[in-house]
Amino acid sequence: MTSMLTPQVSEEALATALDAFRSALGPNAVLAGEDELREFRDPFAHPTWDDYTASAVLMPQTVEEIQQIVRIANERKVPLWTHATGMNNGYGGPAPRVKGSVIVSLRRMNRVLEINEDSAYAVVEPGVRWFDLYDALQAGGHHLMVSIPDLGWGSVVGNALDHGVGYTMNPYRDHWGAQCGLEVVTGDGELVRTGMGALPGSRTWQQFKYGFGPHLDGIFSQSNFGVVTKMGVWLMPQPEAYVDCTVEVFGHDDIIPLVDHMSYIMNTGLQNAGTNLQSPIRFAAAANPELRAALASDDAADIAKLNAFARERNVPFYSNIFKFYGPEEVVRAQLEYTRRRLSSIPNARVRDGAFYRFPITAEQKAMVRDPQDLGIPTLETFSIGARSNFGPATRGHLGFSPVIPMRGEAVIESQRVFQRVLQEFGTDVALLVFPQSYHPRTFVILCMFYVMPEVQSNQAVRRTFSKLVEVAAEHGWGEYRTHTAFMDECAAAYSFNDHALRKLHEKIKDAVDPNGVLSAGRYGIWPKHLRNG
Ligand code: EUG
Repeated sequence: MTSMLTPQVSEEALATALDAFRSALGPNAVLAGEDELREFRDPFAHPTWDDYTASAVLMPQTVEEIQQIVRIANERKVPLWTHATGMNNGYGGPAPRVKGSVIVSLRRMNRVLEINEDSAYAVVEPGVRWFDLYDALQAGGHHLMVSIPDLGWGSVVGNALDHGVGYTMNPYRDHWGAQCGLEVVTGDGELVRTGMGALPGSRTWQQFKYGFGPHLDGIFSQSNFGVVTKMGVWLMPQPEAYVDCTVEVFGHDDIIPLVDHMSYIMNTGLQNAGTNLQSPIRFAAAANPELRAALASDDAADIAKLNAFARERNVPFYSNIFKFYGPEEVVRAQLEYTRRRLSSIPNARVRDGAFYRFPITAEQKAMVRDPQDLGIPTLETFSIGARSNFGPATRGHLGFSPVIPMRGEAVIESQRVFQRVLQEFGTDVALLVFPQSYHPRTFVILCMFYVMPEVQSNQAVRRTFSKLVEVAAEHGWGEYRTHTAFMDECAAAYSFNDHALRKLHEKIKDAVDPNGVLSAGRYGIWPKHLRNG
């Protein structure tokens, strides 16, 4: 059997470290059997690949146990890789960047420590899933709503730290934006509280983000400087009502005024206007070889072809759902205003959508079309592949997610540019493309690649992915997060002034984790002993 270990650690050193971990945590908290390790692989990587495999998994339950793990790792120079629930499959799941790392799985640190109804926040440990926080809010009879992402089995803390996103109105749906106050064990084993949490007996740890002095919370997101053990999360007070409508436009260029209106409605605080933008015509056109080529073209005749296709089939070129949360008379007025505003786009169609009064009934809950809009966690995203018309049954998906300006022109340009790459690399790569405004002023273009079980197509997807990263950077677009296997390439694009930002990350890394034991390579940040050059 080939060794699973990184070159830095011998089998012997690992064995003695595991003994130390066993005596610190108890034998049930240390998994090292082949069967036990299988579920900690990247679920969509090919099963014959042994990159990104761990040599053991630790399952601590307390902050003190995490401090002991970090102390032992420092003494014995064992590489750790931390995950919260490790269930974000399209971005690599629980698997470590460095082969042979010991995973610190925080799944058993799953307590909801506080729910504060009056100030509308919760304090959670990193193993708390949306399912758990939702259940805790229901069980306590709280009138608070949590912003959930697509995968309800994910971690509230892990997702925020990865800059993950949800679907209700902002500030809540930008999950890092809704974070307030951290407790962290840094790489040198120190226990730190950020913001107001540094003030003993603080009354505003989860209410005031900035504390006093430099605002450091951000350095613990998308990084490897510490293990976050507690986080405050702002929750939306349950609104009286929810209403939405779908706006459909039929011309190729109608995305320009549509996005103008979306921006205005969002940035004036009128409401959430941005997380359901789709191009239904692209689904239809992508299935048709001739029109597929037109999607990559800026030729007027090709655009006219697409416009004719959209008109003939009565399929919208773009559609967006506008969602409103608040008192019934207010959301109805917002809806009416939106309808009037959108009527300036010729032939725009506005369809009435859902209406709910909170709390919703069990019967409504069972029937709801888009549970994420109401803060109900599910795993329904996994059925997108099954529902789509993109060919063969698929095994997994891989997320490519560049950030572009929130402008219709930018949507048109980016879709063309990415479509050209896809065409160049062959058509066995199916792709879903959604420009989503989880954040004000930008879209994240969510591209979900289907990853097939065959090695060849699996590798083809990965090659296409690398090319997309490169082409995106040439156009001034960078990724907002990425799969573990692509962190180096995505980070390398952020290269201003000879990679000055990466060098700053490295200076911080060396200061707070001098032995480089925590999550080497996460988001392209490497400890000194593993850096090239
Ligand atoms: C989704 C997918 C992502 C992401 C955020 C949300 C949801 C898809 C591909 O990555 O970053 C339905």
